Amino acid sequence: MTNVTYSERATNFNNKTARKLFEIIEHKKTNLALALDVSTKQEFLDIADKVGPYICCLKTHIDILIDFDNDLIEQLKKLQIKHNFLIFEDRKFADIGSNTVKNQYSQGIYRIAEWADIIDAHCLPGEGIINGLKEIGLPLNRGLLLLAEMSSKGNLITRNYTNSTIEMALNHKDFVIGFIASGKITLNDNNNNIQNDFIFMTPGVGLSNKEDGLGQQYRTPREVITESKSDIIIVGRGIYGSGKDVITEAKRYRDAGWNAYLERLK
Ligand code: S5P
Repeated sequence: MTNVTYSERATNFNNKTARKLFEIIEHKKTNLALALDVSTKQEFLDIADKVGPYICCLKTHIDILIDFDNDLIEQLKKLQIKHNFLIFEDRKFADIGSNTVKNQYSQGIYRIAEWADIIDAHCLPGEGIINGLKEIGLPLNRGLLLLAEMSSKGNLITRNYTNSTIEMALNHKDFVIGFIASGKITLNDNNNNIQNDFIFMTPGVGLSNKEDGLGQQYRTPREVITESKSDIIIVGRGIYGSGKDVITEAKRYRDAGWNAYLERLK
């Protein structure tokens, strides 16, 4: 089932954010998500505006910004409308669901639930983390990604942990829209239907480097999309790294990601 198009996949989802993401991918012909890990508001908004036309999703680490303010969110929302992309706050929630993550998601200075279409979480604390986030996010039609695998060298995620994460996702298909993983993963290596019912997003993607010296490991868009059958490539420093023209690089990654998808469809 690897030759199903993005638009066909959209029909498998009731979650509005998931459907919207597939719509944008198909409309803009891009499966590229930008990981915009820069530290100033000016640089953040400048790159978001330049790269916006070439991405389906903008991934933030909002707590990296040294001059965060509410105006940044207003500007970001304007860019979202101008360029038509979803916003994914990569907060990687990992605490108890009943109270802590609910407040981390909706309160504090960032008020993530108000502007992030997508968030992600580790399932380490157990299923309560999903229930807690869902109480806030589902009424707002938001979507949650679960970290089923990680790209960093020596990470402690095992096959059993990945399987348990998938099982939790299956219990919450209204809110869990997909996974952060190295590619399309299956439960117990069976060829089951989770492949079409969830979105797979893969970080650790680079066309030039193989690693960053701090544990990050890179694979090419072709390895990730054609071979590992993921849906979306997440690219950060490959696009905005030092000395790079962000528009040229964004187009390069967009083309590489889309061509890898077309090759998989054949
Ligand atoms: O396993 C992971 C999960 C994530 S979400 N490995 C990752 O690198 N990420 C994120 O992807 C990471 O937090 C960063 O924002 C981005 C990769 O950035 P790059 O500059 O290495 O492309």
